[in-house]
Amino acid sequence: MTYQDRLAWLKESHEALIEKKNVPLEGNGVYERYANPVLTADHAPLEWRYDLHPDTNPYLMERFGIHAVLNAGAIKWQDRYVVVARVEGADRKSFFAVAESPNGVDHFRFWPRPVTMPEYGEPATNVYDMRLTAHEDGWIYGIFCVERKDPDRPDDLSAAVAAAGVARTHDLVNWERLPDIVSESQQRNVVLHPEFVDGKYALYTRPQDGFIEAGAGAGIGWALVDSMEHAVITEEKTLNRRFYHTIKESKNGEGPHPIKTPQGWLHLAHGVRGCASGLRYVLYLYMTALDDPSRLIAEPAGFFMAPEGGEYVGDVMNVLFSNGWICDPDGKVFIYYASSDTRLHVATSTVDRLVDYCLHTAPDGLRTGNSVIRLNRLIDRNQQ
Ligand code: BGC
Ligand code: BMA
Repeated sequence: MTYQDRLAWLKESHEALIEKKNVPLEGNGVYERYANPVLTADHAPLEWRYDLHPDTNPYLMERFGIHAVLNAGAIKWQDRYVVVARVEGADRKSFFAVAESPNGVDHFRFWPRPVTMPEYGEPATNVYDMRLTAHEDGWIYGIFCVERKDPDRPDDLSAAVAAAGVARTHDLVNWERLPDIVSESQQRNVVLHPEFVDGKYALYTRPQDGFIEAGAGAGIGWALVDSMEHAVITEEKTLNRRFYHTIKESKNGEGPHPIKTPQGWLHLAHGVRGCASGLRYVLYLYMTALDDPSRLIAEPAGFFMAPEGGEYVGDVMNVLFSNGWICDPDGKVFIYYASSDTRLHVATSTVDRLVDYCLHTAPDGLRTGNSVIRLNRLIDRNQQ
């Protein structure tokens, strides 16, 4: 192909991908998956990937490889469905980029430039998994993982330290970086609750012993801090525990901030277990009390969503991860989840259905015998 033919082909296929209509697929009644992912590496603008000058790029080759678009924070903003995605280059560095859609399920288009996130302290080696919170204080906060090489183990090239970075914005373009959250333990999945609690900012935390291992960290934690300008976690209470032989035996972490419903706060989280093929990441739901978001009131057994079909395959296999959802005023919920650290999908449901799922699915009995009792009860009922 000539340069001009190739350029025309690139533009046409890119536009066709973005314009492609998405359709829901009938499923288990709790949510609907969609036929196509909403964002992939191929959705990245051509201006990001190619030098579009024939004199300096006569073969019209990619000059900046984009490898994956995954784990996105999400927010309804000026009537548009907006995500702040983790975009990962071929060089394994990820950065944030905003994309928007008019309807939440297709036509997602990246804004012209990625987010330029100001540094705080030692410049980050990597940043990822932003949780967005439009807080009642008037700011939109982004809390994300900041990864740096572990200075105490210079000889171990994979030794890293994870901290929670904080930034705030009014327009998703200009970000004011605040100090990383101070905590005794390493923190990766920190999420800001949208409302003040006892006059303080409330954080969902995930204390962990090391960079990978949750270790003695019992699960998703809860901490109140006086200010986000200098957030210091002093006391953490465990809000959602991990248990032996469950989908969250090894690790768990809060997804996006919970949705407020008349029956309680509705939470989306990820659970991790180890198996012969490595770590398996699935999504689960739970609810906490309206008058105390740190008090668990319901948790259905097992996973809400796990990888299916092509979702299993990607950069890091067997992973579903979500750090963004949007709840419309009419109760429709758009769940943005990534599969295998490679692409972003949407699933839709409603607040009523998700609450019904939480309140009417039995909790984990933690033993096979209890699962059989529960199953027989359902069969008995269906035979009446
Ligand atoms: C990766 C993350 C991953 C973490 C723990 C990081 O280096 O970028 O995607 O969650 O390690 O495995
Ligand atoms: C991490 C997360 C995600 C990622 C997952 C699977 O712990 O923070 O970034 O999707 O592992 O690799």
